[in-house]
Amino acid sequence: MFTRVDHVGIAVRDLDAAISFYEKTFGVSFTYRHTAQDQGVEEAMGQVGESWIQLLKPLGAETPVGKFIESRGEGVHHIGYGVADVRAALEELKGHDIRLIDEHPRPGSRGASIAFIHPKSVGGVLVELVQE
Ligand code: CMX
Ligand code: CO
Repeated sequence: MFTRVDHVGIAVRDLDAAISFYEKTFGVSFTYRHTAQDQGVEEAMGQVGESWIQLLKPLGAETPVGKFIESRGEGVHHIGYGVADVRAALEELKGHDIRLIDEHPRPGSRGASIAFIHPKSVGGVLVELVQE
């Protein structure tokens, strides 16, 4: 089902500071920046080879990333895996007794189609399916 690691999502409090840290320290360029009101985040994407780092700043304390930082602090928030077809992947997962957050695909970064799987079904790891 998974074709590659598309991106690693990292929760940060200060997006500008995080972008400049990754640029100066690791030479990662952030070429895409976007506010996704429906996800409650401002995000920046930096390409690393064929994959991306997604820095996520919550738009408020009651958003998913805001609650995550409140309870766990900054750090790795989710892994985005590439799939050929999100709709087909969701159908397949329904047969595996997996708890889906999104029953249907929704729009994600860079025009992708995405869906989240609940961390309680994946050993504590929030998983995002990504179809470019
Ligand atoms: N990774 C692992 N576990 C997580 C988690 C994460 N990112 N976020 C929450 N949890 C755990 C919590 O620790 C908590 O565990 P316990 O019950 O053992 O304490 C449990 O899940 C419930 O956490 P909560 O704080 O009560 O949060 P909610 O149930 O309100 O929401 C979740 C959790 C995963 C359903 C919600 O964050 C969600 O829908 N996430 C998907 C959407 C998202 O994160 N969007 C932002 C990214 C945007 C993008 O990449 O484009
Ligand atoms: Co993501």
